[in-house]
Amino acid sequence: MSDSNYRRLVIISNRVAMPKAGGVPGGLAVGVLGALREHGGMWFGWSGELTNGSASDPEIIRRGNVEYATISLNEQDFEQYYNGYSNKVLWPVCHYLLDFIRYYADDFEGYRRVNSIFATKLKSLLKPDDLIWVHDYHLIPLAAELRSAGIENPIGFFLHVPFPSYEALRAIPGHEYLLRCMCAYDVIGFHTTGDLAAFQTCVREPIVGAEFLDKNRIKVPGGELIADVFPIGIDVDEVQQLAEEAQKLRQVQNMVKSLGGRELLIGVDRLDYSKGLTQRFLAYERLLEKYPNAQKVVTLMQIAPPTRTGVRAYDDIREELEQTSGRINGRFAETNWVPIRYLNKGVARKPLMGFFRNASVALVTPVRDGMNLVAKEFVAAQDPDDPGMVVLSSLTGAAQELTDAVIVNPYDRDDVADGIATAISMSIEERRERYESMMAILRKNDITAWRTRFVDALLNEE
Ligand code: ADQ
Repeated sequence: MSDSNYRRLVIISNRVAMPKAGGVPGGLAVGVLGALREHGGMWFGWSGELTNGSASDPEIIRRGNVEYATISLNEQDFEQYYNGYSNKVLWPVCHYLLDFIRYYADDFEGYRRVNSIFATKLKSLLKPDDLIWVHDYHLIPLAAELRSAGIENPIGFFLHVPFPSYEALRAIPGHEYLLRCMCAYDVIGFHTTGDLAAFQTCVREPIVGAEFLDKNRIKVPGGELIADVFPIGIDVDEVQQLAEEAQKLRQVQNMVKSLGGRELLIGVDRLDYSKGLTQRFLAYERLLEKYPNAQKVVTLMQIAPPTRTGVRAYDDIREELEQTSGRINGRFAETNWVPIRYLNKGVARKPLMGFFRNASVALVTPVRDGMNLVAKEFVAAQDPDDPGMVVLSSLTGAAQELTDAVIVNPYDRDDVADGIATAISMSIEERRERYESMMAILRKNDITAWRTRFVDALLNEE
C-alpha cells in the first residue's frame, strides 16, 4: 500500500453518480466510482437538481468508504455552463469536430461563474491533507479558482476526452484563458501520448511560453507541473464476473433466443455525434451489400440512450439515426429478420456485460474518442474459449492499447464493412490469441493502475 492510501482523496466532477440514482453512467462515472471505491474519499459535484435561486450548499451522504457531496445549480447557470460552453464549445473542439461549435459569450461567462461557485462550495469541505483530483473539461478553471481562494493542497486534473492541438484549440474563444487556467494544476493527465503531444503544442505558444524541463515536467508561469499519460482502465475481474453471472438472467437468455442462431454484432454508446453512429449504420449497410451472405447470419443490436437532450446537435443525431436505421431495415428486412435492432435506451450493467459475452463482434467506431471503455469491457466480458472480436476505430484512445483488435477508419465504409467481415470469419485460434494479448494489456493498465499512478504523481508533486 503506498502512502497515498492514507490521504483523503477528493474527486470533483461535473456530475456525481449517486449509488442507485438510476440512469446510465457515462465513462467518467464508471472510472471514478471504480477508483473511489478502492481508495475511499469524497466525490464532489452537481446533484442533478436545478434551482430557481442560487446554488445550494453541499449535501453530504456516506455510502461505505465514499462520501458523496452534491450541490444543486441555478437553472440558467447550468444551461450556460453545461449545455452551453462545455458541450457546445469544449466537447466539439476536443473531438476535432469544429463544425459543431456554437459559441455564445453568455455561455462562457456562465462557465467561469459555475467554476467559481464549485470552488466556493468545495472550499468549506477541504482539509489540509486532502489530495484533490479534478475531472474533465467542464472544470478546467477549478484549480485556478481554488488557488485564488487560498487552497494550497496538491491539485490534479484528468481529461477524459481527447486534447486538441493548438491549431484546433485556437478556434475557440476563451482558449487563452483555459490554457492559463491549466497552469494552476500540479499534475495533468491524458489518455494517450497523442493528447499529451497536442497539449505540448498549446503550452509552447507565447500565451503560456512553457519551458520543457524533462520528459514530463513543464515550467509554466507561476510554477511547474507534470503532464503525463494515464490511460484509464477497467476492473477486469468485475466485468468477467458480471458477464458470467449474467448468463443466468432471463433478459440475456431471451435476447440470445431471439437471435435464432444468428451472430450478434453489438454497439453500445451514449447517443453522441462523436461516436460515429450514422457512419456505423452506413458501414453495416455496406457489409450487407458487399457480402450478401452476411444477411442470413448477422444481426446488429445498437444500444444508444439519449444524452444532453436539449442541445440541438444531440436532438438532430437522434432523428438522423432513426431515419437511417429505418431506411436500412426497410431495404433489407425479411419476415423473420430485421438487420438493425436500435434501442434508444440504456441497459443495466450486468445484462449489458451478458450481452457482450454473447456477441460475436463489437462495433466500436467513434469518429473520435478519448479512450472508450466499451471496447475494453467487451474484451473482458468474453468467454476465453470462444472470444468475440472488437472492430475498433483508429481514432479512439483504446486503439493505442488494443492493437490486436480489428482496427478500422470509421470514415471509410468499406474499411469498416471489411473489418466486420474479417472479425466474423476469424478462426477460433486467432481470436483466442488476440484475446489473450488484449487481456494482458487490460490487466496491466486496469482501473487500479490508473488511480494509483495518478495519485502517486500528485503526491510526488508536494
Ligand atoms: P463516454 O463518452 O461516456 O466516456 P465510454 O468510455 O465508452 O464513453 O464509457 C461509457 C460507459 O458507459 C461504459 O462503461 C459503458 O458500459 C456505459 N454505457 C454506455 N452506453 C451505455 C448504454 N447504452 N447502456 C448502459 N451502459 C452504457 C468518456 C470519454 C471516453 C472515456 C471515458 C472514461 O468520452 O473516451 O473512455 O470518459 O475516461
